[in-house]
Amino acid sequence: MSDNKFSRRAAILGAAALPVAGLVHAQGRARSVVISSANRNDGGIHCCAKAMEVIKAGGDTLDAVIAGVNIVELDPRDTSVGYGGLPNEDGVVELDASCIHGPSRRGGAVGALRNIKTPSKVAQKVAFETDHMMLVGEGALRFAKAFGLKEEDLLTDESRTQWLIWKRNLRDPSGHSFWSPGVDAPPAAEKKRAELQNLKKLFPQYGEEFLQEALENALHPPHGTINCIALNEKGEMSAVTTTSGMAFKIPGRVGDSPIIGGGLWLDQDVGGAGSTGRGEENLRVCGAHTIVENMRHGMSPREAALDALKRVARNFDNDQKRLAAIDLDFYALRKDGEYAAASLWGPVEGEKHFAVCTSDRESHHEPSVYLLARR
Ligand code: SD4
Repeated sequence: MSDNKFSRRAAILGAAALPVAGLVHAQGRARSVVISSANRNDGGIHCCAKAMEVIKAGGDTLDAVIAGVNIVELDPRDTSVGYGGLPNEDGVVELDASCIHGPSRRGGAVGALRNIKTPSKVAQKVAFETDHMMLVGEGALRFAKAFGLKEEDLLTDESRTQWLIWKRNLRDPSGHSFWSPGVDAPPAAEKKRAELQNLKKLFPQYGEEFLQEALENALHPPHGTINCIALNEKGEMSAVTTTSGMAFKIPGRVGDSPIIGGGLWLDQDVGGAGSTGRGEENLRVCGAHTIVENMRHGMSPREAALDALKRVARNFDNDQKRLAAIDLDFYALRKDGEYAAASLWGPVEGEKHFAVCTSDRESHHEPSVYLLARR
């Protein structure tokens, strides 16, 4: 992890006393840095590598992070972002994204956007081609089409099947569901195993591993999302967050990812931060904005992110039983190149990771810190 020191005094003095490039070069270690969430199939590693490639070629930092997350948005195997993301309770994929361009201090966002694989690109258009900050729903779709983005079905066979398995496993208080075999079905000794056997017959095209994961996702809807933040050698920064949001959400639900200050914030004078995980809890502490303000007042990225997580825990009176239902991760990159990722909960086993690529080291995983340890 970067060991660059950020001057507390300089931070307190604020932007006027602290020219952007001045700080980076004062360290004598000007280098570009990109960080992101880890994501499946090394999604974060590919994202950071792509963003660094764009930066090294002289591209703008916002173009860089958007090119990076586009890889994950277009990957149908990542069920938490873009194409192939898990749908809402109606089986329709609705995407959220936001972006901030440090040098121009402009930002844009889209919420509940349907049928467009790359919502981050639409958020970038909102930032630069409109006098608004956020477009949602039908208006966001019409806007995207006006700029030539293609309308496409975002459901894959796999994500549709996962949705169907979720629907089959919804129960009323008596345990009944119209979407799975009813009272005339043979009695099952062990419900979960019986459901897996049913699923194998119903979806013979899928292996047991996929069906087991889909069943697990139905019972405990998963989290995902990608956040990516970049800094170039000139000290310019940009950031983006993009997601399909909470799996099986109520149609129209918008999480923290497109909320500027919630799932994403960046101040060119200080640094940037973003989140993945349960957006509702992040919004209660305005996480990304809180982290950047913490860094402005002298905290390291690690301290700043852990402090925001402490506020989340405080909202539950630090009751670990209730907090156990929440996953939340923050990512922070300061403008001197120091960075960290912090999770509310530590891993069940092994380590939690995020992705990092610097101009002098290829894209790789580094361990996240965490606030609470699982027992
Ligand atoms: C949200 N933070 O919509 C995002 C995405 C997520 O499970 O991680 N959902 O709350």
